[in-house]
Amino acid sequence: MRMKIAELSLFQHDLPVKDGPYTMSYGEISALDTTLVKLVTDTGIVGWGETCPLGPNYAEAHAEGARAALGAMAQALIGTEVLPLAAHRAMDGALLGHGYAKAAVDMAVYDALGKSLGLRVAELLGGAVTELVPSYYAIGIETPEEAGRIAAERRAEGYPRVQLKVGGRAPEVDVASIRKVWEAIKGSGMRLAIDANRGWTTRDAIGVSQACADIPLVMEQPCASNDEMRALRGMLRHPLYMDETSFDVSTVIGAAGTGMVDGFGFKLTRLGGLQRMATARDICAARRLPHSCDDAWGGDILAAACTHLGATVEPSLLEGVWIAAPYIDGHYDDAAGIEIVGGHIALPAGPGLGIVPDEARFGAPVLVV
Ligand code: 0XW
Ligand code: MG
Repeated sequence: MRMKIAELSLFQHDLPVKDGPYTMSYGEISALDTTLVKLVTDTGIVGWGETCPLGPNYAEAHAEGARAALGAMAQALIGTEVLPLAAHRAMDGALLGHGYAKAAVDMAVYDALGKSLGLRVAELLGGAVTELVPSYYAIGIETPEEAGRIAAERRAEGYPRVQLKVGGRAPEVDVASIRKVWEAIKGSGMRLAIDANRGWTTRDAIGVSQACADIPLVMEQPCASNDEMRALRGMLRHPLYMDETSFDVSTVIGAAGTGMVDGFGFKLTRLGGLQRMATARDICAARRLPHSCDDAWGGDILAAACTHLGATVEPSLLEGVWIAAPYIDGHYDDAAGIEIVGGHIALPAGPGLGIVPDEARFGAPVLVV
């Protein structure tokens, strides 16, 4: 049955970092401010979406900006068909850019559509190839000993991959950390990525790559700009992955088409939602480029959305689905909340995203249209 969007509500919710802070090259995060979108269709179906910038300086996104952008687009969405492209066209007509805010509506549309059809979002995205999606663990900026200890723990838990945060300190300390982590995981089949989150100069990236030439790892987003990333081509001893500077699908086309990088760390909200992320997935499949399906943070709704998309990626190209669940106490949905067990995430069984949030946890909506 064709459905239209009848009502949109926005909720603000705090997500303190469990056992925090979470550390990266540019600083620490102790609490996140997430925004939930509740969409009600003219047939009474409810769909949920979420967007949760990792503070104001991880990407060109911030929590209040997300709510302002959603407020600016809400009226244009009322009466729009509950179909991903219809929603994107309505939003693009109301506001240029702001893909990270549009992503929350895109998710809610997929959720409502799936719930109305009795299909999971993974099916709407082309079909799941697995019910158990591999995750990976991100080790923050730690002493080399502590980083090695955490890597050994994650190895014992069954994680197929670990990402080590680097940058923001002397590169020699990062090299020592990389060596400790490699010692802890080598021989297990676990894969290693190092992620400077834009924090290195090209000099640092080339120097660390040379110093670790004997260690099989991928280097994620070492530098801040795509000009610097391009300058690294041919200078590294390791594959180069793009994360923060894959701003949108257009950038992904350029990077994939010119062989600028060897893979991507994709963020669902940065690319503009599931519809856009599925396009990026297909571009990567065409060029055999591995990638992750993450978001920078977020609760059960974002975790479910990333897991559904991740389940549709050809397994040999999936670097994993990172979710923030290990850093969050409790769930939006006590029965079906998303968890990582043994380094993997079970694809939710219910229709849509498979999550039915307990709305009372979010308090009164900050906007209803
Ligand atoms: C490991 N992540 C996916 C989670 C953090 O929020 C950022 C990040 C990344 O940059 O890869
Ligand atoms: Mg990254």
